[in-house]
Amino acid sequence: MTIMKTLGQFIIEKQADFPYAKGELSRLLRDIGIAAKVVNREVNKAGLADILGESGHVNIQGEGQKKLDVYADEQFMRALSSGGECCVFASEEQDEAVYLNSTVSKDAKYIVCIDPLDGSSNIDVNVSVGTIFSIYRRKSTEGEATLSDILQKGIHQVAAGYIIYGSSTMLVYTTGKGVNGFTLDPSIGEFCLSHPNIIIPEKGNIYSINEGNYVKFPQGIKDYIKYCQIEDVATRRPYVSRYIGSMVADIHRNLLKGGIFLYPTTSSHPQGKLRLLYECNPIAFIVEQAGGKATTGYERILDILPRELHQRCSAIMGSREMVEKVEDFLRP
Ligand code: AHM
Ligand code: MG
Repeated sequence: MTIMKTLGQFIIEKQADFPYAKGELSRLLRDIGIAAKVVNREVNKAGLADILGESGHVNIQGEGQKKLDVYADEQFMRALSSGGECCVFASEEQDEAVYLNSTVSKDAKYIVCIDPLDGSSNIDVNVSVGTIFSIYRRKSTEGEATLSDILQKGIHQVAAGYIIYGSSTMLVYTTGKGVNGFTLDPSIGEFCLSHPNIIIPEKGNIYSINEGNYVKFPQGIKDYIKYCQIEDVATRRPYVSRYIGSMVADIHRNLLKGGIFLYPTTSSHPQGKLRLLYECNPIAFIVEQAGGKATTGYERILDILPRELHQRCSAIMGSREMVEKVEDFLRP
């Protein structure tokens, strides 16, 4: 008989890796897992319930919010504020960070940056979407947490993860000691360890990029795309092009199969389109922990000191050899 390990059991077991841990991070991860199940329930019946479509609001980046974006944001914020381990909740869907000042949260140690529902243009058409989260320890030791507690380099993340609402729902996370993946078993309502110690292949043959932006890319990226398309048996080229438009889904596939995901700078998004704090940093942490590489093309994503909450960033992440090849193409 195979013994299933649930996310809850795994988190408690792993707490022993941190001898001085008091269980706060474990409880925080548990709270995220609970909210993920609630969001999963709603995403799964999205075609039935009156939850598809626009909410009628626009977020700070000027993007229309879907009803499910707003719903997911509320669920994660609710779970984290009542859990009591999170003092600041910074979300793609909210203009400002929310400082959780209730009696249970005000002395909490952790800051959560989150994209509650990534890939939301795919919600209405039944294509995989995801949640991305990043956890930092608060730096300041007294008074209320401040923006500078949030604006930390990605290397200081204590944990990061994503949930993919796909053909099955999975939660993948790292606390800096490798990457583990859990699949939701709907019959028991538990995430169960299904992908222990995920390692991304050193090289792959999948490239994921929105090629519709081709004319707007830097020359080095255009040259790399052509390189991917040239026939060469030794390097398994031409590579396979796969782009879902939900970063979580594209990254998840490439993590398991080997490949590269690129959202570079473009002439219309000179800083890149994806957000540093709750999209690029957490995914970069996971990719590095799985043995891959994550850069802007010019520098390691995790080394960037953020200046603002919704800062954008270019992202080139995945199998190490493939990312290094892109860096070669971008070198002047
Ligand atoms: P979102 O957070 O508004 O959903 O945007 C992020 C998404 C990523 O998941 C995806 O990789 C990218 O935006 C797709 O953008 P584009 O349609 O420009 O290719
Ligand atoms: Mg997003």
